[in-house]
Amino acid sequence: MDVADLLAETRGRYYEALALGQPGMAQSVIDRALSRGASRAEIYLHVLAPCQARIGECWHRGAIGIAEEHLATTITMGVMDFLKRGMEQGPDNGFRALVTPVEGDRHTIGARFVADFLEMDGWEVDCFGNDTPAGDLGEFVRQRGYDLVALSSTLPECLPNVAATTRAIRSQDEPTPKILLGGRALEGQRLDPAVLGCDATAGNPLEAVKEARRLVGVTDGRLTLQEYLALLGGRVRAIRKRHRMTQQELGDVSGLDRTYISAVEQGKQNLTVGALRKIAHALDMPMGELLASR
Ligand code: B12
Repeated sequence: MDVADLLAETRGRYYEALALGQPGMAQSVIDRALSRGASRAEIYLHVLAPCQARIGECWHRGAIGIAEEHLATTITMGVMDFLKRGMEQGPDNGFRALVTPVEGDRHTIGARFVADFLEMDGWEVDCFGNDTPAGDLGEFVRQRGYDLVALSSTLPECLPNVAATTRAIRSQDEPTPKILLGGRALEGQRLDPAVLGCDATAGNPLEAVKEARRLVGVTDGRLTLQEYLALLGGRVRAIRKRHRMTQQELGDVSGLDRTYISAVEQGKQNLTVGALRKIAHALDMPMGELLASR
């Protein structure tokens, strides 16, 4: 059986398990698909997502009630936990992302899809299972120093909250993370991401990974010096923030000027080995890790 047929068959059986509200049956359908060669990513995109959408259509038509939808969604979330446990994480690319539903939106599965795909690509990811008020999210992002924030919006009426969230994230003096937007609310829309304060939009988790890489500058090939310094600078900034240090404090501990640290973090300083050693020491990490090109 080729993969397309296997996925079609799995979809049918998995939907049946959801409709019957049978977690054990759902799990064995997935186990069988895995053992017959379907990948975890294929199961996410070609089994779980369409079956959840089909559950939504049935609910919309009144063929099933809210309780049946809740049970189906709980089963799918359990299957996702299982798939995630066996997932192979890509080699650490040194970048950190936060993935979250936007304020007012209680649909969390799309955000989890994107988070899991980013993890498979080697990102360090935090993912919220609840929406967060824009102001709180902005403050949190500032403290944690992410490279990327991916926002998920299912309900079109929550799109104004995307703008409020990006304003809160960007109301900082320091460089802010790239912001990627996706979710069902964008379907059939030609939306200029900049209008909502985002850097890019994407349609599904695979595109999300591609766009996320482009936004922060992860490349598959060799980096130019400029790209490499930007990568290194972003990493120094992220680690400094993780240590909750200001640029001045990092300067003081490393014995370097604050303006030098600032230039390094902006990717504008072709730093010496001596300076790199001091920064690595001040951040309490091996030089090799700081220097990695991915
Ligand atoms: C489960 C569910 C719920 C659950 C959510 C539980 C949870 N923990 O997530 C609950 C019960 C809370 C819920 C509530 C409501 N829901 Co609801 N819900 C659904 C349902 C059935 C499944 C959602 C799902 O899991 N989809 C599977 C995921 C994988 O798909 P996805 O979210 O679209 O994500 C994909 C892409 O959009 C993309 N993506 C998603 N996020 C991101 C982010 C980035 C950065 C990128 C790049 C890509 C990306 O990648 C994913 C894979 O391709 C859908 C049906 C459907 N068609 O989706 C309805 C649906 C989304 N809900 C709907 C509605 C109307 C509601 C309510 C308003 C109902 C009500 N009257 O109360 C409330 C709103 C509550 C709120 N404030 O958010 C409508 C939305 C209609 C619309 N306006 O567009 C739908 C479409 C049902 C329908 N057919 O009418 N819901």
